Amino acid sequence: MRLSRYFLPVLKETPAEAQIVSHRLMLRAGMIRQASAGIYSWLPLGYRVLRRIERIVHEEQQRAGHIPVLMPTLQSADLWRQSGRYDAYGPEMLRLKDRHDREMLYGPTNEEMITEIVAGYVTSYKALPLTLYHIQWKFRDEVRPRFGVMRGREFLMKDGYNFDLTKEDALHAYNRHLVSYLRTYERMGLQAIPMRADSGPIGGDYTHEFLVLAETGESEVFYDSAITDLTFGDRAIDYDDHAQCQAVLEEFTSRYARTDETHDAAVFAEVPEARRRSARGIEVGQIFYFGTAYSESIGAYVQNEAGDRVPLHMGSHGIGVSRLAGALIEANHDDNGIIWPEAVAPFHVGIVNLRQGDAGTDAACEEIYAALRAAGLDPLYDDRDERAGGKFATMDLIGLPWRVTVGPRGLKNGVVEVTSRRTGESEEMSPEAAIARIAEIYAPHIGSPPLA
Ligand code: P5A
Repeated sequence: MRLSRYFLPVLKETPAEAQIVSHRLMLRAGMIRQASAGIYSWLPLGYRVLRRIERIVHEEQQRAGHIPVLMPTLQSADLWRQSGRYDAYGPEMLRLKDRHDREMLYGPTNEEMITEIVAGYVTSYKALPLTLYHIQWKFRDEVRPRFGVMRGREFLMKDGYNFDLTKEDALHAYNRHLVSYLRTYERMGLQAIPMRADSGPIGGDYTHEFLVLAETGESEVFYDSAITDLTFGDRAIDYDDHAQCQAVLEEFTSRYARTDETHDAAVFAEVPEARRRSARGIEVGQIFYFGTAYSESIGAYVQNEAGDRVPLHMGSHGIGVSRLAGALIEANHDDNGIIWPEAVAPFHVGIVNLRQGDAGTDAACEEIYAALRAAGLDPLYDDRDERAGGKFATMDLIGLPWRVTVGPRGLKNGVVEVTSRRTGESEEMSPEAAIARIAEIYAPHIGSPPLA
């Protein structure tokens, strides 16, 4: 993309309404624009990040064997009356009527709808196990929408639902989700710690939230610091292997880690004092096992091997896709702006032309731009007729992990400069070497497997 033809409305001033750094930077970097309280338009740069996040979520869900679908945002109130949640959900649910006076709602979650779909088709245990998921907008009329996309009213969620014959199988689905979530967040360069939590309006009593530690987080958390040493890494996992998934769950949940709703001071006191931490965190996901509550109320039953009609065991599992854009910035920024991890960077590399209009410099930039694109990368070429200082400030603000700076003086010696946004370190090298270096850095991040 050429910046001269792009739509990147960066702001010079720090917006007064934004209280936390991710919200400020998303507005300043031209990623989002508020439409009304807690409702945002995603401008081109923000939309790119959102899609990178979505892509990772899709890949990891499908790696775990989960199948994508897409359900609507608007739902019928009748379905929610069947589960008893229409009244129970309270004022957080946005209720509306169509022209025939039929009661509808903008879905805050989809347990009822997906259960109704499965109930309509699945009649035998032979169709199980089954996990369906989608990435779709939700609406929750939060009392206090704030912090930009972190606590929105309209927000993008990945929500998945498992359908199993037995409790044991459903608990395996729970474990499988836990493992896939660990991989998902780590791929984005985030450490998200599973913590015992409260199930709220989703129900059930078996649930974990995934929290990214951050001072600006809305949740108060208590944990054994030993848990922060755990990483999932690139270990091979067989998602059908019950014992393997259970072992990962045990490894990641055996240390004390709880949100304030489930915090137990007496149990916490058993953690060695030097490792006891209380902090704040951003909830970027939550998994639930709730048994047969929805399948019984909506009517999702199958015949088991013995020919008995039994209700399905279910759980639901959510990732805050739009919230993650904010959480990633909370975890990756400095005074000059955002520092995207390579995996979610809106563009892989910025090209800064220090002397726009100089034939040699323009030609070198064009060549680098074309070569990077030919290598499957997405460069952002700042080809505007602007001062170098302004171009650097924009690149720093929008946080592309790598910058290639091209100027007449360097070109005279056959070199350009490659700069890391994270370390600020620069290295001079030939344009060919710069292209090879950037391509090598991104090799693990491009060329995705086919999706289901
Ligand atoms: C699990 C999937 C559920 O709704 N039903 C379907 C279950 N869980 S949840 O914890 O309530 O939400 C899942 C994740 O969505 C994000 N989230 C939000 N993001 C931005 N703004 C909001 N107002 C908001 N509410 C929830 C969180 O990341 C949460 O973990």
